Amino acid sequence: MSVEFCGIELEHPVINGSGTFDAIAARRAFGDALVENFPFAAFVSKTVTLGPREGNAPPRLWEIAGGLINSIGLPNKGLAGYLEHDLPELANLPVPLIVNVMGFTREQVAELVSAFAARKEVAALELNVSCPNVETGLVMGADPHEVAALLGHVRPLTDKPLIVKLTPNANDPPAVARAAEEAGASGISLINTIRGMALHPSSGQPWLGAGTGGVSGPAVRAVALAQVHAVCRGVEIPVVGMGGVQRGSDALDLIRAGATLVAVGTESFRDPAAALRIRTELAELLANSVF
Ligand code: RRO
Repeated sequence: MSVEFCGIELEHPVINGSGTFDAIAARRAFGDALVENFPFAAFVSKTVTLGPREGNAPPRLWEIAGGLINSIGLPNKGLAGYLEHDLPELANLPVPLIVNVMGFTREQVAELVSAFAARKEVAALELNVSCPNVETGLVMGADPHEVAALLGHVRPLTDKPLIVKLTPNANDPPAVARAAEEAGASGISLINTIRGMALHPSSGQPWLGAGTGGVSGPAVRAVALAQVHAVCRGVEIPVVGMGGVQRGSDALDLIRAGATLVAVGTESFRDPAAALRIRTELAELLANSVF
């Protein structure tokens, strides 16, 4: 089950999707048992922005038959708060740490990348490009030129692997992935959530405080598989596949589509130990598969 990803040796191919597992809260709840049997081969932290953010107005979640719609809105302590409070705790986890960052300008992303470039506790950075560049008005991850320009700006700032987390809300995700690869990305991860909405059952107004949100869970699995398959055929850098993984067979599908790693996200809300089960199921399937 061991695997190499962007030069990082991992014990197995199952990691978490950013923002779907609070390792600090889990450590408090489960104590050393969490660390002794950690569910993921690497830990990806929730998106960090330069300044602290409160997040979106509530409600922030809506459950659907096949998963969740979220509009959390990036609540976080900001770079300084993350470095002071979160990084020391996350550095104690028994697996490599991947820090997910987002900026609203290329300069903001550059500041974040530079700050983490200097931290030996950080194995790799994941660039969350599912947000608008406030200077150009374009969603960074929806446009190949935006992504190439972003990578051109931040690639020289660190030797650490830079993983670009693609948004599925783009016309041509494989074109965005190719642009990222050409501009120096070390890996690609996908999919982030798909835009959706829910209405309040009686008022008919949007349920979520932000109006729309991101759909995740089994509802997006087939979309994720198609996008991972297409992206893996377009790039040579390694890919993290995610979207609705609930069982070992879902993880195997993403690996067969070309993913090197698989991330578990929404399923961890239902069962924080889901990734342990999925890893075991995947190992059995890989041992018995004939491809
Ligand atoms: O915080 C969020 O609302 C959020 C983020 Br940053 C993201 O990348 N994907 C998502 O579904 N929600």
